[in-house]
Amino acid sequence: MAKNKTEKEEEYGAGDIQVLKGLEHVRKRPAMYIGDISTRGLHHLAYEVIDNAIDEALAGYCDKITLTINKNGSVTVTDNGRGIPTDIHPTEKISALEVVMTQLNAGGKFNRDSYKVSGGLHGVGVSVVNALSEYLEAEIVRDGKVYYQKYKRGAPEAKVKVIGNAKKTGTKVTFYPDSEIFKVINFKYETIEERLRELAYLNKDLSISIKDDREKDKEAEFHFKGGLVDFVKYLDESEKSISGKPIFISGDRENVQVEVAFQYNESYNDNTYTFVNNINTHE
Ligand code: 28F
Repeated sequence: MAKNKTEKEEEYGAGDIQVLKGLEHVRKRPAMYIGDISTRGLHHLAYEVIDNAIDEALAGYCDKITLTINKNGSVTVTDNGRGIPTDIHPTEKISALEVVMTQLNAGGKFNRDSYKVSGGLHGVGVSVVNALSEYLEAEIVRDGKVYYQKYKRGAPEAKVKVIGNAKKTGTKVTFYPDSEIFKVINFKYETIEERLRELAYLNKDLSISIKDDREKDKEAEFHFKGGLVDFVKYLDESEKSISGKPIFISGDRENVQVEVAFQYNESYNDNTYTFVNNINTHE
């Protein structure tokens, strides 16, 4: 005897079930997606959103990223890129924004050539941040309009709606980590500031700012036109260079770009930092 479909089931298509399953799995096994649910995993939520903005800069469309730790402990990241597409997805019949925000690995990173130069949580995508947030709000400025959608633990509260008009373009994501997942949900300003400073050195055409609205006078703006040369000067600022200004070498082989900067100082210890696609390859 076929079970009568309730009204609710009528609304859910196969796609929705798969989306709910995906986000459910993220909430059941968060450590599989963000490493752990300690304060390190918490900060990974911010890094994933930041890395999506960095991707947009690497694609050549964004040159300003801001991060605010809001009074209530949520985090807002903005970029002045093209804005996540909001058109209705041909097969999913929902806004591309909702696809990006609710479907695992739908962030396009996997089918964009920018993946070869972008890092992050190996691109698990912002849908993981969404699933692990009590709420997440996306505000997209694109095509002269401001689009908005809010999610609760990854599930959209309503369809994408237009809430205003604007000339610029860009993406703004605000998320509030879920205390059902994380024991500690307060972000450490210094931890995020250090990563943003590093990203600004590694991406010399980018301006990155951070502001902590929970405390006074906690803000910084980073823009290092000298890139790695400025990074070496900063890392070695307590030593006296014996090689004049840092030596800089750059080149590319088979479409892989490499940059090296170094200097010698009077001390006996050496510090070597290596990065691949903005990821600090500690080994
Ligand atoms: C605050 C965090 O997440 N910025 C982003 C874009 C721009 C595009 C994009 C993102 C889905 C499948 C392509 C726009 N126009 N900041 C961000 N900015 N994602 S995330 O595309 C994702 C699509 O593949 C974008 C044209 N192409 C790409």
